[in-house]
Amino acid sequence: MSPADPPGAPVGASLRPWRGLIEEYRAFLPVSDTTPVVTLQEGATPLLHAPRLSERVSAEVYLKLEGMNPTGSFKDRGMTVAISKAAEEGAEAVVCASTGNTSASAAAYAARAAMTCAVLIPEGHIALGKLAQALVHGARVLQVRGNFDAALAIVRELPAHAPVVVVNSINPHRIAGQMTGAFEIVDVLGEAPDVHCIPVGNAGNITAYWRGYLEYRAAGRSDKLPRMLGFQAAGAAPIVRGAPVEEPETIATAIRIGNPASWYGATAAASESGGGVYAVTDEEILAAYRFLATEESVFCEAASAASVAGLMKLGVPAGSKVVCVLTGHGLKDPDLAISQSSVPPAVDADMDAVLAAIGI
Ligand code: AN7
Repeated sequence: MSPADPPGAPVGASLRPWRGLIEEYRAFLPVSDTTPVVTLQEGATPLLHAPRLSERVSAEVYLKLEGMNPTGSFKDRGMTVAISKAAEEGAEAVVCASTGNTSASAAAYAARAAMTCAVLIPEGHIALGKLAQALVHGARVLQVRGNFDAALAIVRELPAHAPVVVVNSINPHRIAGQMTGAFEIVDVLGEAPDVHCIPVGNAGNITAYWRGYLEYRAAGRSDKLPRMLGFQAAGAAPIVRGAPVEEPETIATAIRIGNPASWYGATAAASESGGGVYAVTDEEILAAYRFLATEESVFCEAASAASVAGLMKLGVPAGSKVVCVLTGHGLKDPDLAISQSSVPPAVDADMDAVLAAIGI
């Protein structure tokens, strides 16, 4: 029984079903009573205190576990709104370019809305789990011989040639839905954190979180605003460089993006909040990825670990309240996880052999 339960109430009586983001945050979203709500009950993801990371950086650090969304990434926040609005407009088909997670989410929400979904992914550069998701939800998956930026350039022009709605974050409904991540953080902490760390790829999410914090402050839900720290992979860091990267490269395939669509949104979030956009190397990303798994028991994808890598690299004033967004689940990319570990030894089904091999 929680302290919130009235005396004599059955255990768990204070719980009510979570209705998904659109119903929970309706007043802040571009929907009306006639919008058909397409939801998989996304959102309400854990904000997990990270004791060892907190000790390491001498701050109070929380991890926003976006891998706990229905398709395993933050993309579901934007997709519930984008697909609901597409349904309202009578769309029968949606399309996106993707490094993987957007395609997984679009495929799932489109299936729920009985829409056709086409996805363009960079050939050979998306994590296995994400490809599996797009396929199993029935999307028309095309592997483009080129990178994400080339795929997005085609997707931008598609509506001029075919009756499709683009559900990349150039669709403003995506950004609107992703603001809810900031709302949830403020609802749990009671105010905005001092520092918000987030990976940056196409830069939609940093744009959305900053807008979310601004809207929640305007609504009187928080007195303060966080400093926004965005982190790109060093081999795919156009915003840090100040110029597009023709051939972006990083093991964090989710953020292998050379010309972000929301470039301006990211620089505005950084400068208006007194933060910045910085680069972290693949080695720093992998060190954070392993630290999270072994020290905090959180399995996120490599791109997500960029937020924690950045926090460890830059540091924050002692005692700061910090939120790092872990954007996607580690199971998305089993190949990377296994490549970071040693091959498990095979042993005979024999007690002595097992005891010798365990070495405890
Ligand atoms: C796990 O799926 O761009 O800066 O096409 O999957 O809002 O782009 C994914 C991006 C961070 C970067 N973490 O967010 C796509 C795609 C994960 C991601 C990002 C992505 P944005």
